[in-house]
Amino acid sequence: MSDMDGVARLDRRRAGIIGVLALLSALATGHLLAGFVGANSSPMVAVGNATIDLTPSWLKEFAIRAFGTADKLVLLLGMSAVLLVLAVAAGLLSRSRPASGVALIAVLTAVGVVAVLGRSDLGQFALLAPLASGVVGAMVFTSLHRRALSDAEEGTEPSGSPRRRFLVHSLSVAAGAGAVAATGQWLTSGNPESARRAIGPLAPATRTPTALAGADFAADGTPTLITPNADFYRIDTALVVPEVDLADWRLRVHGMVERPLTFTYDQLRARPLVERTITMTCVSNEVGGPYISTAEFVGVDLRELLLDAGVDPSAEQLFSTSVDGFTAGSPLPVVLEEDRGALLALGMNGEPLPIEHGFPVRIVVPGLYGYVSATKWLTDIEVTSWDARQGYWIPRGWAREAPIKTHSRIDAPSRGTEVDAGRVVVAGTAWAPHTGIRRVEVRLDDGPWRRAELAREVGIDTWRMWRSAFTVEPGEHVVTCRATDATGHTQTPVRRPVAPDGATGWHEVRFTAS
Ligand SMILES: Nc1nc2c(c(=O)[nH]1)N[C@H]1C(S)=C(S)[C@@H](COP(=O)(O)O)O[C@H]1N2
Ligand SMILES: [Mo]
Repeated sequence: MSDMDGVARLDRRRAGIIGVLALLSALATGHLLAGFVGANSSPMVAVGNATIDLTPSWLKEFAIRAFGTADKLVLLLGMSAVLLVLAVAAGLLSRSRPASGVALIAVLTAVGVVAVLGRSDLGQFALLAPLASGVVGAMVFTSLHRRALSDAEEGTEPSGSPRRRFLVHSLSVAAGAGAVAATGQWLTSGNPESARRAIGPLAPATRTPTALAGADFAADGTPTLITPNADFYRIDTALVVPEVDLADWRLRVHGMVERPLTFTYDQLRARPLVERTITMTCVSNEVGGPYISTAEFVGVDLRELLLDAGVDPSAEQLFSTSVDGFTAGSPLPVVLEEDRGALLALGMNGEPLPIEHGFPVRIVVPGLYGYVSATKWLTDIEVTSWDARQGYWIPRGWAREAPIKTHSRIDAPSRGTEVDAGRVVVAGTAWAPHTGIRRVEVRLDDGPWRRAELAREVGIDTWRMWRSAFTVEPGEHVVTCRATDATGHTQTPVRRPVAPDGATGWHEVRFTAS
């Protein structure tokens, strides 16, 4: 096809398709290289992770609220849409000459390079992934462009129509990209799961078997006391779960200590293991929200390990770092409390830590929100001052110290459901980790507060289930609950948002009886 001044031009459709094929080839190449130099250097992953780190807190909160644990999928879909538009644009801008498209590829490559440079867990070799993406993207783009353009100039020719040739080319490039990407996927996944399975039982030396009988009212709609691993909430900044090679993994304990220590997995595992049932929750949990779970963790007593290292009495912060660069700072006096039970967890509910929950080792500190304590994929502990270091979320506007707030939640009836009028059991959970729940009260409509029946207390570090039966007339109703902890503090009705240190307010549920 030629325009009036005789310059050959591609038709729009082909130009767009060429842009998309170049994009697919580029991403596939980067993904393949990432199989050798680190999964997080794959262009989509690197840029996605950088986007997560740069996302303002309000937007991140919105994403967690709107999409829950699917927020990462939504991010990847959004990025794919943007890239697709850019790829088509690159094609359309280059209908006669490939230069503008190549320039756009160069810009995208630079974005990938910057994203990889920003990661602490990737070495310089990781730059190969975005660079190779860019080179292959540009090569595929120019070569498809040249062929399509010469077809367009020739018009018709004996050996098959140009349209057909373009189709065959496009399909083979797409198939090649698919194969390359699949190889990269195969290389980047799978190894830690087999290492994890080979670990065998992590048997605690001291075991206080948690008698679970009577500890929940699951039949009335409360959660079970122990959350199965598959249902345990998950919150982290990792687009791709870090896959730790046990043979290379080390835990360093250093900073303001007399004796810096380094542990291999086997050395850590050889220390006396303890088992503790602990409820964890996220500061981003809204009133009534789902980001709370409980597990039986097995691991090494963190206080004893720190005493072995000899902590400088003037130190203030336990600053922990994940293999993926995430950091958290916990108040050292809390971690060192004799009865706190801070743990380097190796196991969860009878198996080694699941990969999403921090394999091989994470921190768990009863009573502190996860972002200031519960570093997953742990590799470094630095004993330091508050001034020297700031955990990941602190410069993003969250509080430096964040004990878990006393809360309660109604699980049954669930919001908007219809129940039979008459006897209705309202049931839920309440928590004041490391303090304990003294009382839960429930109110139907504008009626008086009524004390709920509490399930058996397993320990002060776990949530407490409750229930209360009401006689309910047909119509619309609202139930409200509030908890009082062992210090005598009752939840405030004042509604405050999750930032900077956790939401407050009473949970209300509306339902209809008929
Ligand atoms: N490496 C790493 N550890 C992390 C996080 C993270 O983003 N990266 N998030 C923290 C937060 S905010 C919470 S609430 C808990 C959640 O732990 P879970 O996903 O096992 O429930 O992990 C903490 N540890
Ligand atoms: Mo969190």
